[in-house]
Amino acid sequence: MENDTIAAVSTPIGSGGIGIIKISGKNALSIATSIFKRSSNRSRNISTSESKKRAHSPLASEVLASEFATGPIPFSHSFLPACGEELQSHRLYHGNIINPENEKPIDEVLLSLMKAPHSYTKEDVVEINVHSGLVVLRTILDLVLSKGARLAEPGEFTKRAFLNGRIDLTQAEAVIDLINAKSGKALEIANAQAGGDLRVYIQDIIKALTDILIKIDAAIDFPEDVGIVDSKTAICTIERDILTTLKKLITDYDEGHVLREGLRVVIAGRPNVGKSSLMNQLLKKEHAIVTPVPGTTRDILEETLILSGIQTIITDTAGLHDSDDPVEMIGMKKTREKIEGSDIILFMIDAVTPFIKTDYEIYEIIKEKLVILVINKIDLVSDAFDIKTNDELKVLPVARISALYNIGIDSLKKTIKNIFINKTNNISIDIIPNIRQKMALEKSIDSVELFVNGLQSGLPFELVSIDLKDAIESLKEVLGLKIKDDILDQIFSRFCIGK
Ligand SMILES: Nc1nc2c(ncn2[C@@H]2O[C@H](COP(=O)(O)OP(=O)(O)OP(=O)(O)O)[C@@H](O)[C@H]2O)c(=O)[nH]1
Ligand SMILES: [Mg+2]
Repeated sequence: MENDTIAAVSTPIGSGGIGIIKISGKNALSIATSIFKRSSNRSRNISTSESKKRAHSPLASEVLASEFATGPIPFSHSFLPACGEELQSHRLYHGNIINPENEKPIDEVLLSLMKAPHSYTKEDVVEINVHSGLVVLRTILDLVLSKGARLAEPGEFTKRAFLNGRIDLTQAEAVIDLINAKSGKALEIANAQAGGDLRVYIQDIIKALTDILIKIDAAIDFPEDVGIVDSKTAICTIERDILTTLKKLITDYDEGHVLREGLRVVIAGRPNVGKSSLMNQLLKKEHAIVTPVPGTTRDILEETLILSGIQTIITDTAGLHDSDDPVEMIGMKKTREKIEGSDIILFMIDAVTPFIKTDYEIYEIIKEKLVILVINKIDLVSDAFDIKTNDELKVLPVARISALYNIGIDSLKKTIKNIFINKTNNISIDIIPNIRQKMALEKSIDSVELFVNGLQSGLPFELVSIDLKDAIESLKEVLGLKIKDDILDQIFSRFCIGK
């Protein structure tokens, strides 16, 4: 367990009904009780399970509202001194947060205590429900910090839940997915993962591989006992059960990742066709630099937006063409990498000078992908439907637009949406790994395959066992059992403060 006590506002900052300040760590209770004065009426204390029950009953809001509706009660008569020992775990306490300087109430609150280890972080956790206003939240949080808590880093509560063994890394990552879920299906996937579905798969595979490893180690230690390892059975188990499951998880990622990570849309085309102008139009702001000079965009520009209700990562790229300018060449290399990792390419051409040699060369690079042909600058031609293309390109969905004058953009968005719907309609997957998990799974598949090949070709057990150990290590990486601190920091930095 970490030693210090952390605190943060767990609800969005701003005006609202309720704001929650969360404190976790060994001093959570003493800090909270040093600024909290309980209401004298003990019957007001509500067990959290009871309050949940109430929350689902029609009378819930009335009951809770009435707690607040009693109005300020003179402090000297109506509040008992705080007394940590008296507060019981998993109960709600009604009272006031007191300004220690003048002993006046700052806000009327409900306080709950979750004693370690029965809390989100497995540490003592106190949650204070206050009235959500910027000043109230800031004042109470400052007070908590002044009593010895440290402001929590983004995701630090969940990181503690992971470090203290309450959840594994796949579940911690599911929490952020749950918060970010933009569709019912994404929510379903996040919930399955938060419940530990992926962990169960991986743990089963680790166990099966470890069973084989134990036998191999025994055969190394006792070479005279040749019958310990039945290579045929081991290979059969691995190929039938383990590799099939691991490969299915990779396929599930390929098919379903758009649901959890968003649709990756890349705008590609030769210089000056209007790629950055389209990016700005979709974002509704001047994000990318636009000039009449070809080669303006030299680096990748990426933004996340909700496009027709779909979470989308849109990428503006450097124009592709023949160039020996070293900066442009780096930009074009990055463009190619982005194209490789994309779900949809918006292949942009210029309505005034369509289908020159460079356009066809670009199409050769992207043609294995899902491509929408975007004919831009239609404001400069009399008939954009008159533009002739070759047979191969004729089959592509086409959007005729003017990025500069915002013509045809809605129809382009609809085309993207239709492709997304077609892509995701038939997905009936419950577990979709994320990119980090997928990469670790791929490493484990490589090691398992090396192990199988080694066994088949009769390599010594000492050698093949190395591959088997590597496979197990990669799978442990998925669960976060073997993971470097910087990767952990990277994962949790995606969270908001207070989670
Ligand atoms: N008339 C007209 N001009 C446009 C349109 N879209 C872009 N332009 C102009 O075309 C020029 C190039 O636009 P950009 O958006 O910078 O083109 P780009 O493809 O990003 O160019 P590079 O970054 O150099 O590859 C600018 O002068 C834009 O104002 C359009 O729909 N109609
Ligand atoms: Mg550009």
